[in-house]
Amino acid sequence: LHARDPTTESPNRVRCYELLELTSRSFSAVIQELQPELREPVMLFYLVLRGLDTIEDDMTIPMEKKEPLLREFDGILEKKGWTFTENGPNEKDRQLLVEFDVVIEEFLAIKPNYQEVIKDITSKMGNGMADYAKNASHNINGVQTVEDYDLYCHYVAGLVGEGLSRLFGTSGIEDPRYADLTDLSNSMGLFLQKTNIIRDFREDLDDKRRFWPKEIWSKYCADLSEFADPANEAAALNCISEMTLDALRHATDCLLYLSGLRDQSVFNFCAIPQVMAISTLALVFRNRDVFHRNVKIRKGQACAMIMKAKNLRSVCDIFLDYTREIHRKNTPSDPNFLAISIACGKIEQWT
Ligand code: PS7
Ligand code: MN
Ligand code: MN
Ligand code: MN
Ligand code: MN
Ligand code: MN
Repeated sequence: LHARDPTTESPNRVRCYELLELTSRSFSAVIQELQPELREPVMLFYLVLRGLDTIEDDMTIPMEKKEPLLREFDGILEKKGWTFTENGPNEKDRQLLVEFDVVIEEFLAIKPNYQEVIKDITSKMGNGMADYAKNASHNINGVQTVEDYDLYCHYVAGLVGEGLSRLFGTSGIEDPRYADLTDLSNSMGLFLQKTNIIRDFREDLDDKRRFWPKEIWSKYCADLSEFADPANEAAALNCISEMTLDALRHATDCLLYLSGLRDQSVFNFCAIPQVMAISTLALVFRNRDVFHRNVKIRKGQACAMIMKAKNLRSVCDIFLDYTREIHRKNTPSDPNFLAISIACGKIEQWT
């Protein structure tokens, strides 16, 4: 769409794009196709938040060290030369923090109003992550209410949506009113994050991280770890249904958000993760594999969707297909049967 020309870029900038390719399977391609005006700030926004998330996810960093790092991460963006080499050797995105001085250098070279947005979101996200990481270290059950769950997802993903919308709106590439579209932007992030949390159940449990809210799972088990036992499969599947139902609340907001975009490269950037999310949601819905291994949509299926998701009409068609798949897998023995049927019907009507 808007190809980069690495031969005209500084060595630092080239290295940033290499780090982007190292750390993201899906975001790298869509970011590189953005218009130049948005490409650099969005790429740096991604690398900054990926660095922050690498610290959040690293369970080898003791809390006394993790908490201040998360809370002060926005300040690090102004510390030229800062690097972090003490994160766990197994952490897959370790190299990014080892070379973080390169990211800082590039960050300080973008327009000040873009820097301001990125710093503001980083500060809010880092403090939110710190609150939850600290709570998790005291409270074995992790996230308690659905309200807590929405707040955690707001910190780690809704804020990304808000920040991106502010970048889109102030760049002049999208309607300036996008900068203030906080609710719909939040929904865009929550839909992605909640799908991620449902899918990553087993990986997160093995890391001793519990994001499924107790308010939901306590209707189906006495302890979240019971779901890993095949003897509890029926209850576990009903719980996935309620988690899916909760995520589906955000689907029509996402479509409404996409309906107001005018730039093709921004549309692709925003729509592709959303169609991946709805297809993942259809895959995990009442899928027993979620409790035992990593489930992932097939590569060919993902490619076909990415090719198709170029306009609102085809994105709605994709949402309709996967909503119908959920509707088909819905079963009367599930206590969420009626509510799921209504939620699917609402999306089917909208599309
Ligand atoms: C700036 C493009 C497009 C309006 C690194 C894209 C982790 C799902 O939970 O590691 O650790 O397992 O698999 C991306 C809204 C955020 C939300 C968030 C920054 C869409 C750090 C993506 C992405 C807003 C916090 C997956 C939220 O990471 O998750 C840029 C509009 C990063 C978006 C995290 C999660 C991303 C995520 P986990 P992952
Ligand atoms: Mn992560
Ligand atoms: Mn994380
Ligand atoms: Mn701070
Ligand atoms: Mn995850
Ligand atoms: Mn992950």
